[in-house]
Amino acid sequence: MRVKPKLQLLGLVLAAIAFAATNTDSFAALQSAPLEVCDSSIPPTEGAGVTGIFSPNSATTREIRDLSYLVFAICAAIFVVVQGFLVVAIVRGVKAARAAKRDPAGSSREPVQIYGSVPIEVAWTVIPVIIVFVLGMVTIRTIRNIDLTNPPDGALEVTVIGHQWWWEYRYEADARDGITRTIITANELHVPIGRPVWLRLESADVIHSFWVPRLAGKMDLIPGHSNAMWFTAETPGLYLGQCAEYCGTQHAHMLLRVYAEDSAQFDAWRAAQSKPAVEDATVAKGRAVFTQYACMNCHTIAGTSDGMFGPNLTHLASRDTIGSGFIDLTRANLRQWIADPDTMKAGCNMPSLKLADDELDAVTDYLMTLK
Ligand code: HEC
Ligand SMILES: [Cu+2]
Repeated sequence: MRVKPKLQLLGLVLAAIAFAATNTDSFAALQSAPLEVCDSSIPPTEGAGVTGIFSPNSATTREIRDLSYLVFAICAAIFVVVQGFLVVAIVRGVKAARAAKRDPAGSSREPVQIYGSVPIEVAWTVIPVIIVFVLGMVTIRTIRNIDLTNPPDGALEVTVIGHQWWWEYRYEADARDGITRTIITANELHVPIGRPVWLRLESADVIHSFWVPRLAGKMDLIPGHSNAMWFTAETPGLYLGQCAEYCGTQHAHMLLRVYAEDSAQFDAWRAAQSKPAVEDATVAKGRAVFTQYACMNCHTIAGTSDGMFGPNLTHLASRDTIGSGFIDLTRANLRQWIADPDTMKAGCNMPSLKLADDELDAVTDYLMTLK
């Protein structure tokens, strides 16, 4: 059968599109592009670019990357061999067709017909079995190294609770370091470098997935079930991630930020987070607004309120972002958020309480003191 010219043209166009899409320049542009935001008036948070699986910063992600290189290499080799045979067949077919044209008398000559060939049958059974076996064993070894059932020795234990559309972090009281109070915070996870971090993953509503590609693989947070994962960050820095399981309207803005710090910095952070909320008399009016309105039913500020539906705000001003890593924490952004969160994160689960302008200013100033 002859391939229709139109189909050939379509194939060419598709190939051209595929080439353009994988062109290294456009790929580089994609990597450095700022995070897509719905409302261009919201500044994309600092460093919120695309994060990559090819620059691992933990032993486990390095192992995952190496395994993916191996799988890719084997697949590439198979591709080259199969396409090679295809090219040989096409070239020989074309040659045979031309020969038949020149010599019509010989055109009825059929190619040699082969029925069953033991060496070929054995080859295409045994080789794939070996390949699948090797891939299977290497994968099992990798999973065994990565998937632990118990926390590694000396691990820092944190419970992560996925909410629509933000992350809650509860640091276990830590006898080893003499920390006896559980720290509860949101959206920005701080971890020490060089020490294993054991995350217990839970969900308050639907299924979410915790994925910080440079630090660990992907693991789901499932309602009514506790999952676990772990990693040891190697170099200090900010590691970005993203909820990786579609969980509703604002799934795309359920971003992850992991701050890996050396142990002195981490201890300082934890000591500050263990303190009660700052009490500043100059912002008493804002505190009063917070407690007069429903804010207090949804948010905890230690010593002021104990709502559990939204993020803990006890040390809000120590964070870089609000709205789950999506919006820079500045006074102007915070004020707009409290005035009407929907203008920034449409459909999110915090209502606009329609505060008057002076109340907005007061409560914003109050929250900005909560270092
Ligand atoms: C019905 C519950 C509810 C009420 C009432 C409520 N909030 Fe929220 N709030 C939330 C939820 C849920 C989020 C997380 C939204 C998201 O990121 O998707 C949030 C987020 C926030 C954040 C950002 C926190 C962070 O770390 O990202 C601030 C600040 C905040 N609320 C302040 C307030 C103030 C001030 C009031 C009162 C004027 C208030 N909230 C009333 C539920 C509520
Ligand atoms: Cu999600």
